[in-house]
Amino acid sequence: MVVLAKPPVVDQIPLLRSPGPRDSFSGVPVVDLSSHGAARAIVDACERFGFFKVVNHGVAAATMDRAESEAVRFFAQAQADKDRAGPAYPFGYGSKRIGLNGDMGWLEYLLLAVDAASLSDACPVPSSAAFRSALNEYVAAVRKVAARVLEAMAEGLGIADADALSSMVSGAGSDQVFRVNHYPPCPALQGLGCSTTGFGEHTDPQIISVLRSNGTSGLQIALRDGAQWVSVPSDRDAFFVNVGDSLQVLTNGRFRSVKHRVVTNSLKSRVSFIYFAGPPLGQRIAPLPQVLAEGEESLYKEFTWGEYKKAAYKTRLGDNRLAQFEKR
Ligand code: GA4
Repeated sequence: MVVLAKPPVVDQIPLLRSPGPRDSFSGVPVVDLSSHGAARAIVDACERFGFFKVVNHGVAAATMDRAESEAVRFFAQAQADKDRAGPAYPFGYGSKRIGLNGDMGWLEYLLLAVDAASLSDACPVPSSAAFRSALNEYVAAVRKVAARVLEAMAEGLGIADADALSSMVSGAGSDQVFRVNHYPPCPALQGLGCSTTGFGEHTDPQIISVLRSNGTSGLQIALRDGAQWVSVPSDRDAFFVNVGDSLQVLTNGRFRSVKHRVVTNSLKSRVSFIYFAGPPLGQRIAPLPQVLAEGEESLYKEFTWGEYKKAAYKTRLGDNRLAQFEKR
């Protein structure tokens, strides 16, 4: 028997099989946000995968490029300088530790609060004026994309009130979080057929998450049964949208929150921006009456977003967070 000792740098981080060309998924639904068919395409994608790619979103490439180059500059700083922007909780710089319950990944990141349309003034991180202004421009643009996606989704679901979903995430008091992730390459495992986990498998608790990354692959999604992991080809010009747990409940399980994870690349850095669109803490999360068929009952116990968020932070990344809210 051959026992492979893990290199010490990746000691506490789980290993994953390195993705190969055959894992690349060509079936990611593509939604053209400028087209008439967007509403129907979004609903179809949410039902089938809980995941889709958005093109023709109208956000200038320069907005994304500027945010990306400022992020690269931030993460290139000396470790001691980055550590001064920590800790990650409630908001700030973090490295390797994810959440509060022992999850670890091969990444460093910034977790940032968003107030209305820009980074919260209450959080001084990041301190660079150029980085803040680049992120503010990006955040203002991405939250508009999120609102347009949710408006089209409401239309596709046949909800007469076009703002029924979008107002939950763009109204006063909505709970918006912004995350900048940097996955440095992990050459230590090159040639061994395995890679480190960048961000372990999980679903997002919010309504939707909108992601944009540089051209380095690494994101994987679980297909419906959860048994197969496929790699999402990167596209730096597009946004990728995840259905979150709260949207699963709002649609009474018609849309499923998508399990996803990030596998570290052995050669290239991955930089991603994720905007997590959540409602105000007091928002009741229950199936929208318009999506329930006659006589259909909610599959979930009643809860507010604040209650769900609090419960989520007590879980490990890979836990099924919704299970405790399911009616049996
Ligand atoms: C997943 C989605 C967002 O990245 C996040 C994550 C949060 C964290 O990194 O602190 C959580 C995770 C996320 C879900 C369960 C809890 C909380 C880590 C974790 C173990 C910022 C979020 O809102 O939930």
